[in-house]
Amino acid sequence: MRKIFIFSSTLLLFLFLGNQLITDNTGNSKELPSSKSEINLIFFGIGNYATFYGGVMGDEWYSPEFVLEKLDNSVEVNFYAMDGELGKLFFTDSLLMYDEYCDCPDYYVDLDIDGYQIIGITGKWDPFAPELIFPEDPTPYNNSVKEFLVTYGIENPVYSFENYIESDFTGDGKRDAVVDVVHDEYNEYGITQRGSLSVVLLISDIEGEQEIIPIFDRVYLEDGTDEMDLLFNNEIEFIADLNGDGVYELIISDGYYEGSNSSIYTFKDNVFFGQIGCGCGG
Ligand SMILES: [Ca+2]
Ligand SMILES: [Ca+2]
Repeated sequence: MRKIFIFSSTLLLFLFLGNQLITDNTGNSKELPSSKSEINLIFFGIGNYATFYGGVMGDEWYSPEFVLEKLDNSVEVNFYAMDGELGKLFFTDSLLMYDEYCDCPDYYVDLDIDGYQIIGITGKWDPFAPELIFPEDPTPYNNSVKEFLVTYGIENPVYSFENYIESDFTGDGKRDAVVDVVHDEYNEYGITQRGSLSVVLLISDIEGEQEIIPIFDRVYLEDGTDEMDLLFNNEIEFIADLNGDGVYELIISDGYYEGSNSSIYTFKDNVFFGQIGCGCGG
């Protein structure tokens, strides 16, 4: 059994250096805010557990290690499902648990969520303020997706749509779609075979040009030229405006049978960046 940490190459890893500066993998350092009280804390929950992902203030994202001491006193967290507010909980140190297989701390919570995935923030805004649309049919995106998959070197891509959600994810006033498409081929031992793929894409301006911006892609080519040795399944887990700027962040998971990682992605300069995340593996 081993612990896994899976991050995309674009993930910004914040490292805590001393008391005053943090640095990321671009080589930039910046000063910590003088007060942590303005940092919005972010939790994800499923079942009876809430995982503490870290915090955000404007465009600055912080690891759980950095903001954890804020929980010395109880903090009020509003929990939401994708379709509305669920309720409030107070978090204190006494609820904190550490799981040796996870790189984020967990909290035991008593919220009647019955297996649904939920999100909690300490911010006062509505994390679902922009309209989210769940269309019945992904056909309008099919040609764009197929054309894009051909660029990986797959002659006749076979896939199905797992999730597809529409909103203005780029903040330009035009409606976009985020989709995850998969094709899984397994052998008799349940191991993914070549020819499988798992790709999360943004299709911008779906009523116009339909430009594709890949967010997370795993393509396990038949001919082996991709140099991958295993297919990880990528999935859109949650959509919410976590920093209150009116533009949605995407929470995307990347995992396989031994564990998974989820990261928060923000859109800037026509690219999605992985900001903070959490991985658990057995
Ligand atoms: Ca848009
Ligand atoms: Ca946002």
